[in-house]
Amino acid sequence: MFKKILIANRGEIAVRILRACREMGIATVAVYSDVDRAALHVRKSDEAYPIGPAPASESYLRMDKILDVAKRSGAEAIHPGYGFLSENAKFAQACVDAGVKFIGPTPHSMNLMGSKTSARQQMEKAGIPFVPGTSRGLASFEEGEQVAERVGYPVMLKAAAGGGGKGMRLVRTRQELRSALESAQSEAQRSFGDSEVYIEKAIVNPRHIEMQVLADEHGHTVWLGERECSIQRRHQKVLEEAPSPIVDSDMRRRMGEVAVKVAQAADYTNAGTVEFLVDQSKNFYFLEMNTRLQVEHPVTELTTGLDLVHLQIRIAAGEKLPFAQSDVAIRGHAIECRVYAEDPDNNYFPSPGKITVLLQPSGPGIRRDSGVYEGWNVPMDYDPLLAKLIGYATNRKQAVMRLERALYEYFVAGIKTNISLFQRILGDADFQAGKLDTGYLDRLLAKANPAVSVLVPKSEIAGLEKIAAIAAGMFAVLEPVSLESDSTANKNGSAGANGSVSSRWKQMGRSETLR
Ligand code: MV4
Repeated sequence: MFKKILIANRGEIAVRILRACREMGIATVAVYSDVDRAALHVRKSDEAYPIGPAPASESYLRMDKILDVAKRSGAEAIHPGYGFLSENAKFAQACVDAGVKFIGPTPHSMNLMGSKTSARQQMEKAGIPFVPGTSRGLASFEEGEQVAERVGYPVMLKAAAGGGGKGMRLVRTRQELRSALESAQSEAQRSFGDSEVYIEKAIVNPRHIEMQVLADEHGHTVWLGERECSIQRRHQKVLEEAPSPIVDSDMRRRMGEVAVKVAQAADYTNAGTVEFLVDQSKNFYFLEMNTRLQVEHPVTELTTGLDLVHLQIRIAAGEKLPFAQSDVAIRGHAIECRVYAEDPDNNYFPSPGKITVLLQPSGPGIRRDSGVYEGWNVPMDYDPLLAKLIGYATNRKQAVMRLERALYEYFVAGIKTNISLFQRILGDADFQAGKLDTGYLDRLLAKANPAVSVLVPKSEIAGLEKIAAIAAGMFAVLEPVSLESDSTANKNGSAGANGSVSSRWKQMGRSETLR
């Protein structure tokens, strides 16, 4: 087993990986850019090394600097987390060349799955269902026209080197095809340096459901259950859950078996995720494979009882999977909120700055993977993910209630957050009924916000925030409140003499939704 691991990442995922290492008795090496000098992951690591200025291109993406730290620190392995270099086959290869174990798949598997068309060709060979269309880039407009006639409009044009919706075009009629193809190819060339564009039948209002897979280096591959990831905004996941409200045990087994076949076709090792589009009739189609640990891995950990980072490290150290597929059981329900430093009143633009007050939820069934602390200055240089708040309970309804309670406990002052968005989603009838698809959040945001029932002039909101911050600050130093006073407060619905805990949470929750 490794004695020392370098975590080539930052924020909540770096803290998450550090924790797994500490539990396994493995020493940790953190790397940090200038603006992350006082970051939580630096504070929690055994050793920490500066790797350059704030821009990721000069720090967290600098393979040479990271490998140099691995060498100087004596780290035998590198965990890349997600984002940054986590799916960079050149970096994975550079680790191999440097004799440092990359905790993830091989460069070969990454390359196979990195191009959408090469992935589709692999699936074709393995007889895996993918959306009807071409598995290679279109050679001509005429070919596109023929395929579109065969599969039927609407069709989707996609860049082979693309991802996350970049370079994608929905084409509803034959008349639109030529101009759409030309613009998709030129955008693909500009964005990815590769103009290859393929065509698929468009799945109308699909769900995005993904299957976690895990493979050791001895030929054992298992699936660990699915995650419903349809609640997205501009191709960014906002809230994820496991299991999916529409997947029953038979569908789960069928999706899991396809996902295992995809992993095996790619000679995959370590943790990976197979993404599917699911249509309204519950037909599922291979979309792509993510060759990294995902942000939303905690909902799988909570519903399987497995620690995916422990397992990644053990697999990378050459161990066999310590369980078989028949040992995998999905129990309970977990829902994850991605808490971002974003301004809900300004189109969810990033809201960097100093966190002046931070009250974070806890209690039964609440997991919080946080990368920040009170006093931390959220930099503008990176994805503004502050933390992931995960609620776990016996069933979905209870998980929703638990998460709603936790969100009322959450109080952040000094920066804006998207916490109020989760209160809207969890309180929404369609969400509660599990009526989700990739257009769900756009539809919800297009509706008026019922939470802003009191029309408070924007000018007064700032004053309210100051009051809330002072109240929160006072709350933070309050002595523990006796339960009796709490029940008294509950009876008359107002804060008791000593400001009972539950009514104050509610007050904060209300002021939170007023934003
Ligand atoms: C699709 C699709 C409908 N039909 N492909 C968007 C990003 C990339 N991961 C694939 N995406 C889609 N591909 C066909 N044939 C709809 C989407 C899509 C989507 C997929 C997953 C999650 C969110 C999405 C948001 C908009 C569109």
